[in-house]
Amino acid sequence: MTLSDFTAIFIGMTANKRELRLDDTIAALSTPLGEGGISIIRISGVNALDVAKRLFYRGSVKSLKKIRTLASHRVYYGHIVAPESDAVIDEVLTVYMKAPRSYTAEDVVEISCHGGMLSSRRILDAALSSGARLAAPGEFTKRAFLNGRIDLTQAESVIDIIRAQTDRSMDFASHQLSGDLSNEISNIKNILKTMLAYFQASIDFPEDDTDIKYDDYIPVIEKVKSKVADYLATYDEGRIFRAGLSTAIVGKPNVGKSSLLNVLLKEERAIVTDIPGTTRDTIEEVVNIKGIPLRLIDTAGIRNSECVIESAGIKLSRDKIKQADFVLFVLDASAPPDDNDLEIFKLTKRKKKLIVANKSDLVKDHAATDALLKSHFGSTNIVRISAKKNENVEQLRNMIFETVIEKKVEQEKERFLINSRHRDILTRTLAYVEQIDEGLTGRIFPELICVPITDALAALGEVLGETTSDDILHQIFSEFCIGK
Ligand SMILES: Nc1nc2c(ncn2[C@@H]2O[C@H](COP(=O)(O)OP(=O)(O)OP(=O)(O)O)[C@@H](O)[C@H]2O)c(=O)[nH]1
Ligand SMILES: [Mg+2]
Repeated sequence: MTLSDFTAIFIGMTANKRELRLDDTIAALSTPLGEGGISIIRISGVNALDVAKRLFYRGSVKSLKKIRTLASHRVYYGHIVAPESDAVIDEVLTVYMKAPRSYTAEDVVEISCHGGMLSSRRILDAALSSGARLAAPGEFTKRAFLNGRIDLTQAESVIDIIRAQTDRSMDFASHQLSGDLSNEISNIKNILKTMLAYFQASIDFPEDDTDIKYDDYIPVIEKVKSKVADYLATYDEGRIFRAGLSTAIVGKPNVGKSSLLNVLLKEERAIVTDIPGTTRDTIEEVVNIKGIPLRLIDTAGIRNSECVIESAGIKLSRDKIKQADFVLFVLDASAPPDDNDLEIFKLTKRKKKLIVANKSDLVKDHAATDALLKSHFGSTNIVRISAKKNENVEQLRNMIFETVIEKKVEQEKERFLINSRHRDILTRTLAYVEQIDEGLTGRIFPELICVPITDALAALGEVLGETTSDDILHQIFSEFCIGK
């Protein structure tokens, strides 16, 4: 097998939908492909220790010792020997983690070898020819879920941790991994279960309707309703912290868009010259604005141009405005806005945006400039900066934060809904909870109240993964890389 075969397996597997079985043993490279300090090959399943016994020998090359077993959670020094050829592959450290005290809650063996494509590939091959099969994407985490070590929200948070781009997005994901959301959902489920039991009992033992405690449950369900609604209200902002915002920097040529990108990135990323039409292609970089990953896109200055290359860049700029979640509209504050500025501003009509009045170092009368800009651009927030002199950039960062996080979230707030799957399910749950509320107020038959309660319970079970279809599980775990 060549290296490219090896890569092809990795890539091919991501597209491969596998039936999940828990009775076999899986193996994969758990560190990124390529050169590194170390690489880790992870093996999980009932035969993990047997597989390790076939490959791993303790001691130095001169005194290799076959192992009979390994104590759990201890690091062993030794070598991997290819089972077919008896050739020593690499010097390694091996750890055996006996079920259930492992990532997957199964028997796990992790082999740390010297980083590098060949060593890790050969060790993985040796594991595969000794009884393991190559893991599917996310299969280790999926096993942790199927074995009941974590619930679905926790499994989902693993991918958010891997992808987190700022400390805040990492914090939200960690809170979810620690079970915050699961606990909240379980509490709500318990309340609904108690209600369901009560109303079911009222069906089985019909009494006078006046004996049924509708009124007692109204405050209970109101509380549930506000909890679910509160969670839902955090989604828009939670999503911003998690996924970031694609932010187009737009304006006419030479106003300082690339300078703005550079000053926010604190590096000379884009070429800046005094020649209008410098930027042709778009440039994308992520910058952390008070915990929000802002994906900045520097675009070509928009104007009528005869140049084929520049025109292609300008077309791209227009597309980027359409696709962006947020726009930084840059203008040169040292000159009055012209028709070109106004035309470009129109393109940003339906976008959340901030006007960046750049080159303020050249402005003599700030009050007059502010008034002039207000008269042209109305109520849109304006921030005055000098990208060249690095002036007022901190205020720009604050204004960006305030413009995108409209509700002024408490800085310390840690509970955010960050996952669209959870949002969809909780939206459904809220509708059921409202039906329960109406049912209680309208004192409808107990059997009718039981319907939305059961629906709400089923929905909440989906969040935790208790009642989630295989297709959805597959979709969630296929987002993971192989080896996680
Ligand atoms: N005085 C002053 N000059 C600035 C400022 N910001 C940018 N410039 C200058 O304006 C010129 C154009 O800057 P760029 O950042 O290349 O402008 P751009 O909007 O990216 O231009 P295009 O890519 O051509 O659309 C350069 O000479 C910069 O040094 C500023 O705040 N003050
Ligand atoms: Mg530019």
